[in-house]
Amino acid sequence: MSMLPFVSDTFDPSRWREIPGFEGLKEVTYHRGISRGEVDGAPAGTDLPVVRIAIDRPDVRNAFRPATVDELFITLDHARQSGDVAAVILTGNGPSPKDGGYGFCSGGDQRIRGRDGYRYENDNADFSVEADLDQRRAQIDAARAGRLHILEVQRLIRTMPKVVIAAVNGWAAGGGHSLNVVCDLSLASLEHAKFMQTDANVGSFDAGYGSALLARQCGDKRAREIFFLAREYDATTAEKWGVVNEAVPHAELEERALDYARIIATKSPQAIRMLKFAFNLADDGLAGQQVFAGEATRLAYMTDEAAEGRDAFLERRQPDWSSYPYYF
Ligand code: S0N
Repeated sequence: MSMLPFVSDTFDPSRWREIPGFEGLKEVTYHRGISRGEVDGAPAGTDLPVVRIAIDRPDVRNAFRPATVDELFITLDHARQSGDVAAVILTGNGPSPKDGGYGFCSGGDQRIRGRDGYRYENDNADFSVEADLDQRRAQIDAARAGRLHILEVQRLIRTMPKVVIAAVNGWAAGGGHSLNVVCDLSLASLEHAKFMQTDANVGSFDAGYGSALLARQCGDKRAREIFFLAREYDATTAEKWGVVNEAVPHAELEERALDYARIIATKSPQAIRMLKFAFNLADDGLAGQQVFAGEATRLAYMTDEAAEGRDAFLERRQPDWSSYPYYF
């Protein structure tokens, strides 16, 4: 049984192992689920088809800065490419050792917001709003600066062929509120999850998934209320409004997320992928159609009919479609 350092009071170290190659992460933690035996339907100590990705900046309620977004992207993309991972649990570590507060994610780190985006800083550098912006600007690789690349993370969550489950352990505010919106399923801590869409308080606005998809989830008037009034609401209300699937006791949050992941892993991977992309299709327009169509094409390539088209080309002959009917 592995014994890992404390990262969160919702994290059971006996349920997870580290993932080789990711020891150098600084802003995010990344773990692979391991089975406790019969209850998980797999021999004790073997891998479960689920990973846990957590923002690890509890002192700022898990606000993200560019380096955090990079690490979120890298770990999500690794999960995307792992053939034995059915589901991802996305959460925030904590509580904060500084003041005991809980954060799922409080959005973009406002201390480093510039006129054209969020700025890269030296890793874990100690900085303050008062620091000389021009001096900091000089240290930044221009090619990496000014990117609103949390949107790339949103798109990856949306388009990856796995189910992403938000385990909202504390504040989901601003861009953190939007991260919850874009996840496929959500659980929220009854004691510590709090929601507030603060974008308009600080002059930012998620005019993409964070607002439009929210309106699909909870209704147009409610979504406008959430953004325009920026009032705090709790896990029970979030469940009532359809912003989360289930509000659960804090101590059970991650085990419940693991339950969801285990159930998903009993289903047909192909069916889950097609369903996820079907749910996305209408709202994602042609980009959604493209993702869905990519899966359809992949399936088509598995048929004899598609193989006949390929073989005919390679053999320099006319394809023979006579075995393939125009109806089923
Ligand atoms: C989350 C809140 C409500 C928690 O309140 P609480 O529990 O009273 O704690 P605090 O004392 O306020 O906070 C504890 C410490 O954490 C720091 N902190 C919290 N949030 C942030 C943050 N976002 N940035 C920097 N620091 C943060 C506090 O300052 C405090 O530090 P100390 O102990 O040193 O005083 C409350 O904290 C709150 O309201 N936070 C701000 C929420 C917010 O407005 N977030 C930004 C909203 N905008 C975005 O997220 C950008 C949107 C976005 O991502 C996006 C969307 C579309 C296109 C592009 C983007 C993009 O910008 O990339």
